[in-house]
Amino acid sequence: MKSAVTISLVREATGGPFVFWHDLAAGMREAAQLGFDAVEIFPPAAEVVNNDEVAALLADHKLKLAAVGTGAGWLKHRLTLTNPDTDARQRAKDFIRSIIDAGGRFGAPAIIGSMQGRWADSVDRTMALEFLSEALNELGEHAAKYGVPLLYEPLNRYETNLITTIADGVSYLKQLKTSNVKLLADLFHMNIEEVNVAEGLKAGAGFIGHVHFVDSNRRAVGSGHTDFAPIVAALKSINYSGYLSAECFAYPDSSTAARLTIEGIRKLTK
Ligand code: LER
Ligand code: MN
Repeated sequence: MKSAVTISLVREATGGPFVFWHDLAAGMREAAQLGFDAVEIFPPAAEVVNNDEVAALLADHKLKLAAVGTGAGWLKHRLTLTNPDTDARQRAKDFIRSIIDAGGRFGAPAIIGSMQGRWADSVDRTMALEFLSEALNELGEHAAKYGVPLLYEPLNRYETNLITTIADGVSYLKQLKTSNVKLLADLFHMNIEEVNVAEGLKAGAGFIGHVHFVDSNRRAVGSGHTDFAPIVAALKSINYSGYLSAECFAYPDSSTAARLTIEGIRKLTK
């Protein structure tokens, strides 16, 4: 398993669960110094990632790009893939497509988290899942052009009412036309929704493409009450070889959260 740490460049996300903030060069420098394999970027727009400067930074620091978030589509533009309005859904898809292109350039998948939206009065659950499937089929095939999957993230009940567990995520992905969408298992959301986090991960065998590695209180590994040993054992048992990516609060500060994460990953995976 490989290590990654998040860098947010989205003003509207300030205070959210990201380790490094607002300065890509500084975040990458510290990630490299600490020995992370990769960074996960949360950009305000695709152009912020899809440029030669980012290519140079990654090369200089010998870092990979683990994944790129699309949440700014929601935070900045209020776009979701389940909006009742056809034009709004199209704008949501266009935003995600541009992020897929940006990550694809560096061999990194895009993440669909908050842009999945939720069902409500004007769009019932069946219709919302149909809209989501249509988008995931189209965007999953687009990601395949870069040889990367598209990551779909089940969220906890307070952030979506569509898919909240890994097992439901697997059933849902199985009925898509594309086989190029994988699940993002975020241990914070799983701590809220799963009966047992390790068993939830085992239910995702073959379908998990990325892990947000974070403790129960959304702080760095070791800072909450999550028992990580069975979780890492479960990931090993399903031969997961992707990233353990620190999507956690910069608590008590960015440097400490990053250091606690890399130390935790090293201890747990040795
Ligand atoms: C994004 O990865 C995530 O976990 C969400 O909680 C953000 O809304
Ligand atoms: Mn997450």
